[in-house]
Amino acid sequence: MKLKNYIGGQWVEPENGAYEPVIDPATGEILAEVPKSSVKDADRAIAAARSAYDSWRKVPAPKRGEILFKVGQILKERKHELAQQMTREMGKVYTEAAGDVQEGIDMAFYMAGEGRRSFGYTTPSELPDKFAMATRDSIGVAGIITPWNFPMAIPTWKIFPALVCGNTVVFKPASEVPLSAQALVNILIEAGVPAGVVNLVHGDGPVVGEALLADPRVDLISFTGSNQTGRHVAKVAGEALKRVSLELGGKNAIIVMDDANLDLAVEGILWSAFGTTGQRCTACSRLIVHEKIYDELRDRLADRMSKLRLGHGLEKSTDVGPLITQKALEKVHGYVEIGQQEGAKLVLGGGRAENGDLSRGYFYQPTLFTEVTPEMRIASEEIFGPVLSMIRVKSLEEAIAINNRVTYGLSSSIFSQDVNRVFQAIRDLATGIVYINAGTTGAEIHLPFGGTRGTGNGHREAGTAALDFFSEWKAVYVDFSGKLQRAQIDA
Ligand code: UN1
Repeated sequence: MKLKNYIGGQWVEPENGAYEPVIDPATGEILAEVPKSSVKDADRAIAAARSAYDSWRKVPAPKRGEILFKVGQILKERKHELAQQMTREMGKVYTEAAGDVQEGIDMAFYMAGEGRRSFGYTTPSELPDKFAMATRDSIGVAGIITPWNFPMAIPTWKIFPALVCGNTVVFKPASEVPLSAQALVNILIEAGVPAGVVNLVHGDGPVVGEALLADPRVDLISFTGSNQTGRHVAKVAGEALKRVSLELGGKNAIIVMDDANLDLAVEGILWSAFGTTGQRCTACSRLIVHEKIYDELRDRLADRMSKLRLGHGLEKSTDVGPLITQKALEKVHGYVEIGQQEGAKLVLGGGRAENGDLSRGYFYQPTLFTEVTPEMRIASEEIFGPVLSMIRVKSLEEAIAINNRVTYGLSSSIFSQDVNRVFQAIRDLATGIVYINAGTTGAEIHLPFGGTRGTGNGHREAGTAALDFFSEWKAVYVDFSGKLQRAQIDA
């Protein structure tokens, strides 16, 4: 099956006729072929989004919200089939794929409501007989560039607020997950999004993504992906004075104090470190553990990890699916080798999982390193795989300092039953998201999502923060005095 782009209300082939295969990472099976579009396709999509903008921005926001409400209903009806398809194209286990779709459903209903809210405010004017207010305005064409690890959730976090705020969209999903992208666009069409308002262009970052960054007809860019690509996006889009939102990953830690409920901590760690095979921006890859319970936690964790079952995400018994590509597998293994060279102790895992059917896919054994020190590369760089590093500490202060020393600042967590320690941690953990007695994953869509420092450029996704990114403030003054009142001039 050859997939198509969606431009100006039409499903169209890529102008150059170039495609690449879409592969089930658990089996190596080819699922479809995705266009490797050219700059010409991007150019046509941008033109379509530009020409649809003027009428879309004038559609009353409650009406735009109503369309999103319908999108939410359809997503809900199709949750099961969308999740199955997602598991096939990117490998995450079915329950997590269903959770990924659920985030899209939640975002649709939330943003549908914003169609009737999107509050501005009024404030007293300095002058008599004059009204002063701030309202939200649309911006223009949004370039939306999304990764493969949340094929439904992340596009919806960007496209839905963009639409409710009155912008039009050119959507470039990761080439590994075009089937989810196509399904989402089909649902938007079915729900009544007019032609040209959402356009889908498959293809490579350096071609299609680059065209979105550079083209002056694109007003804003919302990007989730690697730190390295994010820096490039910031540079090119910044040079063109575009509004840019960057979400660039993490090196998230769980702190376990000596007073923690260890049963709960073990479950939280397993879920955050090995859920989605460690391929979440929010995944936990560092464990910062009080010395008094270090050995006990290591043994309990290793025991539970050794029982995790690897397999195809559509099989009910599977706990952990494959990595996304051969390249990802090599990167993860490269870090395991680095960890060994750095002197960390490999307790469990450390290699490709190749038993039976697993040899067909990109499976990697859940891996645990102990005796890791904070300056090691495995404790500072994002691995994006099932590799967990255990660091030993003597105090909460030391744990917090280690949490904060990495360049990323997305998510962090502490397991402790001591209320004083908990509040100290909430104050001092330098991440955009902080969890207490839960792992580092599982952000809800009505709260701001994003991080500090190397995780991005200060913007947040989701919740009302998304409206702040996808709309422009417009200050409005209405003078009904009938005479010229000069502000700031003494009479
Ligand atoms: C991501 O990995 O880029 O908080 C997003 C979570 C999910 C979203 C993760 N709700 O883990």
